[in-house]
Amino acid sequence: MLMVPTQMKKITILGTTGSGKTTFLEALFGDFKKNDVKRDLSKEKSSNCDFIPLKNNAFKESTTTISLNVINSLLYLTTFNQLGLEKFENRDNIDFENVEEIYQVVFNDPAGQERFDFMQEIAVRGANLVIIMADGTNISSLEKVVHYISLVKIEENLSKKKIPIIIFINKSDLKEKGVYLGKSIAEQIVYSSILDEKLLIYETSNLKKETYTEPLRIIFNYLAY
Ligand SMILES: Nc1nc2c(ncn2[C@@H]2O[C@H](COP(=O)(O)OP(=O)(O)OP(=O)(O)O)[C@@H](O)[C@H]2O)c(=O)[nH]1
Ligand SMILES: [Mg+2]
Repeated sequence: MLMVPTQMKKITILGTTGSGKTTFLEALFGDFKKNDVKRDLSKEKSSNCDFIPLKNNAFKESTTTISLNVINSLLYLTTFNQLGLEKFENRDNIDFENVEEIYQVVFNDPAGQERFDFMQEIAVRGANLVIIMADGTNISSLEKVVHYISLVKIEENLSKKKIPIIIFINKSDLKEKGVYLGKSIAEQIVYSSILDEKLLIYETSNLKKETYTEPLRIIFNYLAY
């Protein structure tokens, strides 16, 4: 029996260039067809948000998104209380007999470079939930979280509905190298501007997929409302 999900949910990922938005989707779904071009690491600036700590780059080659990556997926809870996530095209892999609750989730991953800021404003329209991804090794990436929160607030006013935000302070695998600023510094920055709201902030790493286990549960619970 094939269960057809009735509700489609849009999740938008906002974050500065190089924060790991596209790599996050790869961590969840494996390789997928991307609107990315090769990033020239030799010319990468260390100013602004176009910053990648080259010596700590876990990947030999890097790309940057130049428009928008979209992944259509199914997020579900099994009768054994296990969370599952599958590309929509791979839905045959799902044992629908043991699915308790399921959502069709469309992940939107817009380009993070500043010249593409308009892409993020477009991608946030109609979102049911927003993930803000910050490069935890880059102070200006953490500072820009406040800007992304304000984009979500504008959309909340337009859509007249609450849009949950979940913040990932990414690249926590670089803690050992001493270049990871971490959640407490992120909180100091964010709460100096956002005074009236408790935010959900997680330390994550695309090299440690288990760091997404708890946040994905929270995301699933939010989608139910
Ligand atoms: N050490 C470490 N490096 C990461 C992690 N996630 C991403 N990276 C590195 O950061 C680079 C940029 O990641 P992307 O996923 O392309 O960043 P993005 O946010 O999609 O960037 P744009 O597409 O330019 O907006 C990758 O090539 C990796 O080298 C992580 O969790 N840990
Ligand atoms: Mg990208």
